[in-house]
Amino acid sequence: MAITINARLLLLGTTVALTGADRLHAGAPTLVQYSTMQTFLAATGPLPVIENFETAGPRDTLLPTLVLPVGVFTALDGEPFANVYILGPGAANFGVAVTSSTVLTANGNEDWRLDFASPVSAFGFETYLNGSGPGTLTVFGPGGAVLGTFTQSHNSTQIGYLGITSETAIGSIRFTTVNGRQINTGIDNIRVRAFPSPCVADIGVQGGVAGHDGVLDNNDFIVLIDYFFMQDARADFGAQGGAPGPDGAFDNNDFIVFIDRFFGGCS
Ligand SMILES: [Ca+2]
Ligand SMILES: [Ca+2]
Ligand SMILES: [Ca+2]
Repeated sequence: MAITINARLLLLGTTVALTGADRLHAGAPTLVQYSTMQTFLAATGPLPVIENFETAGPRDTLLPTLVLPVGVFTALDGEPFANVYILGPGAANFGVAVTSSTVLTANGNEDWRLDFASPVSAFGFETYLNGSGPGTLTVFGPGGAVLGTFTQSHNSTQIGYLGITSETAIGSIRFTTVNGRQINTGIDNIRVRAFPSPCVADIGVQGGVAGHDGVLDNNDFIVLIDYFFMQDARADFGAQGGAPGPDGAFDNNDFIVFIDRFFGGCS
């Protein structure tokens, strides 16, 4: 297992923060943490943002729970009662100078659980910290067993990234930050990959329509080409030099990486 983790570190330039228990037990679920969106998406393949909070609601309201397509947020801390809070851009009470997007935060300390609407094999989101200490992420299986605990730490004057991939199903997560009652912390732009994870190149079904059908054939290429000419982020498979991961450019690198994935098959 150590060799696998080291190989991933070298290949992807990512950080791993498995708990001691995960390292000790052979066959324990392998979770990998990514600290940039680029490295996360290089591992997962393209994933759209499924929650950016821009149209989520009710806004500017103390919410004990928040039901969204991604799942249900349950608040575990806050003032005067446990809450989450959808806050629009222009806020100056975060580690960043001023927010430029609607984010999820809380009045009082931020601490919440997200029960995913259906099990996921990967998730990622942007994080806002405040310099008071790291965030703590706990990842649970669908039955509630702890799969791993991770630390999120970055320059609080900048937006960070927290991505996790898992070989086993993830049912929920808890994210707890420090002293958010003084300076807010928050998250934004959630991406998830379903469990079981669909084959990365399996993006098309019969008739050249977007979807997963467990078969790799010309329908997947048709959908790739559609996405490519629409400049849809779901075609942004590759970056400079044919490296996996998005770069915002739509060019031959996307085809190189897609073809690699396609002929790599669905193992
Ligand atoms: Ca947003
Ligand atoms: Ca707060
Ligand atoms: Ca690209």
